[in-house]
Amino acid sequence: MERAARVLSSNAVPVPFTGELFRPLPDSTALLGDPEALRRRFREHGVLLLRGVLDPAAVVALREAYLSTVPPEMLHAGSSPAEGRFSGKEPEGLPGHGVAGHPAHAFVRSPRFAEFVDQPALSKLAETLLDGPCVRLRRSILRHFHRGSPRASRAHTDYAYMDRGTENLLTVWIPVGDCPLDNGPLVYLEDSHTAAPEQLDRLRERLDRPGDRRPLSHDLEWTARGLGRRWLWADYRAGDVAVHGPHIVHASLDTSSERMRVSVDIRFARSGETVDARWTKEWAGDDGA
Ligand SMILES: O=C(O)CCC(=O)C(=O)O
Repeated sequence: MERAARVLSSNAVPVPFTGELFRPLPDSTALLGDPEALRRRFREHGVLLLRGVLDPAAVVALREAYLSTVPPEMLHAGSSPAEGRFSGKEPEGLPGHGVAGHPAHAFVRSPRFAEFVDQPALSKLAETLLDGPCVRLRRSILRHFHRGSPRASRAHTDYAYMDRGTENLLTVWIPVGDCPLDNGPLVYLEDSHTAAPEQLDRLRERLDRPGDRRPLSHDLEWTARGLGRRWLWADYRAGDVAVHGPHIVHASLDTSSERMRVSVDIRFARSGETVDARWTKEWAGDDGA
């Protein structure tokens, strides 16, 4: 008897975890010692999975530091902030994620966060991939999803959100703690950085935010079939990063596990290039950028 495929979801829309729709994101860690080969892979694939780039203990310490600032009733009884299991309770009166008054708003403005995002391992990686001196854009985002979260990140390209400046930039996506499939990791649509704008535009026919021209679709099966490409997935571990260019389509899966999903995304641009001004100040959940 055939076994039914596992079904994942994004934005509460089911997406079967089949070989037709998903394939593993290639691991590029072995190329870290060969900058030319790493740059070539980045150009060709538009995304790199790099394992163990950061100290796992430092990543878990950041998770602990952030989750120690959220209302304690969000944590399951007996769960430590580092573990970060969700209790199922949404604290009453908490401002929206990242809005002033929400712990993530204060956290991204703290010296603790600055120390993490400014660690040399990250700027060195950006300088290797962009092949020269780089600046970190100040708008670095801390995301926090749990299995009660009403939405995940819709399919989009970063450039749709930062198209008033250079394209000579990259994003480092950092899961803050292990992030296996049921924790809601980022997934990338293979080779979608080469898709024509008209092909991407057609995906917007199925979008739950019709007034917003930046996202592509909230439906990952529709997106994969529309472009005839598969979603690249990975079971991320603390210390791993994914680096992506501004034109690859990506999205996140829903968090179905008890552990909350915390991540940070950081952007770097080549020094001296014009950067979209919306990305030059600290992130806030309601900054509209
Ligand atoms: O973490 C997420 O769900 C979204 C992150 C993202 O889109 C990015 O890093 O560009």
